[in-house]
Amino acid sequence: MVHERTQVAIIGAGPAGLLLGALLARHDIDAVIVEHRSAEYVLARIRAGVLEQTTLDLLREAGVADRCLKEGLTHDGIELSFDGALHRIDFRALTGKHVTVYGQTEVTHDLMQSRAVAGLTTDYEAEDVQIEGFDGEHPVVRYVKNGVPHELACDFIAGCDGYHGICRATVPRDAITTYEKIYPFGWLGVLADVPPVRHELIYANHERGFALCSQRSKTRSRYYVQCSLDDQADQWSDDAFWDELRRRLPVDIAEAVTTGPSIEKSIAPLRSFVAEPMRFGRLFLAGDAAHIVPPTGAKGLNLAATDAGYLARGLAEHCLERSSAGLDHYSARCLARVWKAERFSWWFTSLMHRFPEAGAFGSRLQQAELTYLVGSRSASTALAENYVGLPI
Ligand code: RFL
Ligand code: PHB
Repeated sequence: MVHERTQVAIIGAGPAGLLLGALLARHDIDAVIVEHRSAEYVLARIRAGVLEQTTLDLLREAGVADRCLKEGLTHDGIELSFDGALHRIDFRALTGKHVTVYGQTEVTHDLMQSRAVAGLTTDYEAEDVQIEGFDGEHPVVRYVKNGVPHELACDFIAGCDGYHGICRATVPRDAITTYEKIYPFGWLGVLADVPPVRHELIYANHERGFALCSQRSKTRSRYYVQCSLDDQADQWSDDAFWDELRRRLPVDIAEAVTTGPSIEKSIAPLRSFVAEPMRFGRLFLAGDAAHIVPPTGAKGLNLAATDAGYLARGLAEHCLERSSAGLDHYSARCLARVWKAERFSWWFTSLMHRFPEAGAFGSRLQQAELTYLVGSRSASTALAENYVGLPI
């Protein structure tokens, strides 16, 4: 048995856990990250691509923003496609703000790299991770690494282990309330080394279903089409994907799409989920462990980052200033922001997708709302200010 001790045990090396670790290191607070996958596995997951300014500010505070500032693409707006035409929402004109296109893979890579350079401990490939004693003064994390049992004593546990993690699942059922909505479709995503069809992202509402033209760089594109939950990614050939994507775009845009072999192809289900509260004694949930949004608003990674920011500040106040105010307000502060992002992501998802049960009436309502949205400065501003990120 290996006995260790740290101030903060962080479960999960996704963006929430890694960013929290980096922010705590800035305050000289000792933290160990326990992750059940390998670093390579974590880096191979293709997920989010759009960062709010608030997320960039937190990366800067953590000392890991250099590459993102250099290589990230500044986007001043998005385009909405419906009725065979594109309509631009100009973020800069409407809000004075922009977003940065920089993949979650790159954010994760930068955070892992800075952790390795600073010599901070991350225990990858930890098996049978369990947490105990967070309702008292002396929480403990137990896990097995290379067949050897570990016992990590700590002051606090940060549950950053995603939607399927063990932290939320360990909380007694009567201490937690969950809210959930499952959408009757998924997103089929393809990553390909081809130049993006447009400089900015296109969100398309089409009678065949939603489509999204996104990107990771000037030479790498990320495209999505709404698909059935019964579909399997490997049953979609690359040709079938490109054909379906093009059908859902205005003709001139469809003709401009550069196709190529997919480097990754996967299906993600869409879900809205919130667990309340986000604190249980000395256990704090952060990121997907506490909440999930459908990806339409690009909010999942950004929420994970703001949770990590609030938690780092609360822990720093506690450890350095002996004030528990930040930790006491952590859950309420996060949830206030989370529910606004839940509302926006649900609304944007509802507006852009085909819902089997909505019928022709539902489609006509969507068209009316989209026409209103692009024709009204105040409606466009409401979309823009949510997309670029509400103030914290
Ligand atoms: P993560 O990224 O899921 O990381 C959790 C980490 O915890 C580990 N883990 C454990 N470790 C130890 N013990 C256990 N028992 C453990 N169980 C799990 C996992 O291996 C993992 O490394 O959560 P985090 O850090 O909260 O970050 C959240 C973001 O990853 C997530 O919100 C976004 O990626 C969501 N999301 C998207 N968000 C966007 O903003 N824009 C997008 O375009 C977007 N696309 C996506 C997405 C999520 C997807 N998922 C979940 C399948 C596309 C997909 C496919
Ligand atoms: C992505 O690039 O993966 C992406 C971008 C915007 C979204 C969702 C996904 O709303």
